[in-house]
Amino acid sequence: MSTVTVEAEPEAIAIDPACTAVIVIDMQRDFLEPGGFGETLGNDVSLLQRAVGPIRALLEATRRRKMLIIHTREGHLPDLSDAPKAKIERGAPSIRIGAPGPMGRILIRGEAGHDIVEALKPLPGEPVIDKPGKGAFYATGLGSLLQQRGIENLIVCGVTTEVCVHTTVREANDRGYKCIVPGDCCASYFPEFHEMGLKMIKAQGGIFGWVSDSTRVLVALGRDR
Ligand code: C5J
Repeated sequence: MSTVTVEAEPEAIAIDPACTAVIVIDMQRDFLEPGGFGETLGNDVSLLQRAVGPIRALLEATRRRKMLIIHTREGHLPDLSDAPKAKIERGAPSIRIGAPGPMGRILIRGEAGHDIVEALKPLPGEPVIDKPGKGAFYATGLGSLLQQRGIENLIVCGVTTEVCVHTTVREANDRGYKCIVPGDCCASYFPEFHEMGLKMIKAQGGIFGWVSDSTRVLVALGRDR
């Protein structure tokens, strides 16, 4: 075992990269590009772009280290059988989930909007988890995949900080995983929710996990201790 120490708040954390997976949450066109689910809800989708560069750097470093990298996508089956009525009918979006939009049907698997953005495309062999909910463990094979691979720690990033990243971190924490969240690799349509979401993770001695950033994770992965 070769552990590295990642500087983080509330304190540094030692991890074995071989037992650590990166989970990139929902870096999809539906959330990041005009005409997708995020914009139908009235959001300024350009606010999420800031996470792309830092995630790319994180992926390059963790691919070099041959770490397990998992991508997730939020979306529903074309017949909407996995989409709760309460989710479809909620709010007053300009186009509802399942209805046609500029990038195909909104938040539907297989449509152009469901794709991961070009800059962060998964490489062959990197698992992609399709999830109907906000959390990556709910109704997916993520738990068994992590167990099979002997994973103990997760580096969780993506969008949005306070919704799918937070829900996944909470689910993972309850399942016994130590979660590191590099803050600059996450983004929200609401900068204040992003800030508060990160504070909530690291408060109370790290109630849900550890908060770091891409620079500190990369520094740690560049050296063994
Ligand atoms: C949302 C997500 N915000 N990926 N999904 O609905 O955070």
